[in-house]
Amino acid sequence: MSAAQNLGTDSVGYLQLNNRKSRSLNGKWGFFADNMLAFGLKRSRNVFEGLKPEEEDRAIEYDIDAFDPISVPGDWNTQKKEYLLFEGVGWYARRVRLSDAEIKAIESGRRLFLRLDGVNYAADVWWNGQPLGSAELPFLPLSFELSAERLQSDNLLVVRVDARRMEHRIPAERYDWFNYGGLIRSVRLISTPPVFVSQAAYHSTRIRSRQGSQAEVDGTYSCSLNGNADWSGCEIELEIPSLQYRARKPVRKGELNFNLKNLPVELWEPGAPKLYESRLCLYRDGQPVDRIRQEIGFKQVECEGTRLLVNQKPAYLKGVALHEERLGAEGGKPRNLRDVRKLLDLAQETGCNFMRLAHYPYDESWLAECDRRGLLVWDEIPVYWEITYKDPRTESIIRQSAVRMVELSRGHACVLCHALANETWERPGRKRVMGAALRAVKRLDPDIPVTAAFNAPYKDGKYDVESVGHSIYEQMDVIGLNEYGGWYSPPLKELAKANIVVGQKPLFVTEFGAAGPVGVSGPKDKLWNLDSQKAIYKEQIAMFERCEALSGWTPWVLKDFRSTLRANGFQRGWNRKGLVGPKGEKKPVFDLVKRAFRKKRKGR
Ligand code: GCB
Repeated sequence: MSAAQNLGTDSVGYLQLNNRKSRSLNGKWGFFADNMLAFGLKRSRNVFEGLKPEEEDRAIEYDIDAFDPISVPGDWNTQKKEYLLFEGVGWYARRVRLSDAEIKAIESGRRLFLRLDGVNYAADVWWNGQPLGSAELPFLPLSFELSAERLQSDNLLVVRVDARRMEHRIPAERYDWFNYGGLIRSVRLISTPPVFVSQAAYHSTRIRSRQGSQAEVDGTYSCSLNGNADWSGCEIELEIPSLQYRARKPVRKGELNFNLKNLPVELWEPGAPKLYESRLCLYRDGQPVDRIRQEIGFKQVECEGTRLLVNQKPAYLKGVALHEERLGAEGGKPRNLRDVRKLLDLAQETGCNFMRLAHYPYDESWLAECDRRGLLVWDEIPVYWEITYKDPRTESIIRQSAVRMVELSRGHACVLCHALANETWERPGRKRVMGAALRAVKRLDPDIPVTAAFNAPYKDGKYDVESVGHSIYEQMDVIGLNEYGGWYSPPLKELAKANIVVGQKPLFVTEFGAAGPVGVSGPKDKLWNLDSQKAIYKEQIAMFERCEALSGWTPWVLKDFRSTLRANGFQRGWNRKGLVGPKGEKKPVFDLVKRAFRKKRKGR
């Protein structure tokens, strides 16, 4: 493996966490910013070997023990002033001690995996100087297996993180956010039995009958195993104790489904999220060898004409969209669950029932929180603006990102739809590449609608996505509309006459908004102040109310977020369209949205 090449994926595939015990490798690591891409190419700079300059007879031009201390998880940009705009390659190193008992367990058959919960964009990994693997699946979990012969009591783990913007990547070279680099999520070691349940997901609820929140449902539990290909003597048992459900099946291939029939359940509803504990146990020759636990919920999503139905009732989405960026003057990626919860608390204070987790996959803790809070979720891969579909690398990253994102989210009750793109442009290959990603997603999660956010130019008094002729419009089950009436076009004074055309499919507004820098007031007919931001919101909300067939709306965006594209004196490197400022300072639009969300709508 050359250090400069990091396409490919982890050979292990998606390794689900569940309740498995893992050993955290979070904390302080050593970090080195390689802006010349000169390290890892020859002995004097082979960082991954971890040589000591004072012990070698030839000059060694690095010393991992003298690297800068940096926290993992966490982007590098907000940890030290000089890294703020660094978009290059960063080397992370740490030593990992393994006890004799840990090593013995692996020698006698247990297995050990290194899991990086999320890296931006790509990672090359070395263990004790030898390559362990490489992958480019930005924001998604990557796992690598460590065999017994690689283990010592003192080990060196080195990860080269490549955060460079490139034309073939997703997102590509330009986008409106700050694409924090580094080991942005947790790193851990997971030990498993020789054969184990690597993935299990309950999905595809079909309601047979319902009375209030009680229903009789069918559904599917999909399981995948990891281990040698000899499944003889293997069985899986699925149990949902509070439903007195128990079933056992022999394992014939590495995958199997439980088809649940006529289960009497309480539904998972937005705002009333009933969750059940499920247990899976893998048996070999009658002996239990692996057990996992999950929290599942029963919820059905359907599209019926222009209506989006959740549990057979038309849904009206009162949404909040955001970036995965923590509150505070510096921004940065969330470093812990507290950071995530603070953002969700703020969103929920508006009374929303839906979260658009834009524009890339979020850490799984967001999904678990939304399951428990009863918030519907839109997840999204970073297929954004300009994408070069004709590059085979891009095609593969898109398809594999879509698959991994859905593997991560499909078992979560909160998931409403999977988004495969945001405001992408018509370019050669768009329909073919997105079609392949979509089919892969449908194979994994056939009953959850697939969607994309589209922009439609304001024309003849309306926003009409269908008439634009986007080649991927037909492929989508649900349509997201991004429109910026009052901000980009048309100007505020024309908005009172503007309308949204819903077309043949369920459609909701996935973005609208205006900048309102904290502390700046001004005239309503001039932009860049809190008063005009509010005036634009009022007109926008009036437009949504005129549109009876609309399935909801989502302000862009919960919180002001860092973006180098935003460079005027009001912005200073931040997109200021938040309902709150960087530190959570509420703007007048926050209460306006809260009041609008409280309004009852006919039939929904
Ligand atoms: C959009 C993009 C979003 C931007 C937003 C804006 O349409 O989807 O990522 O941040 O516009 O503020 O212009």
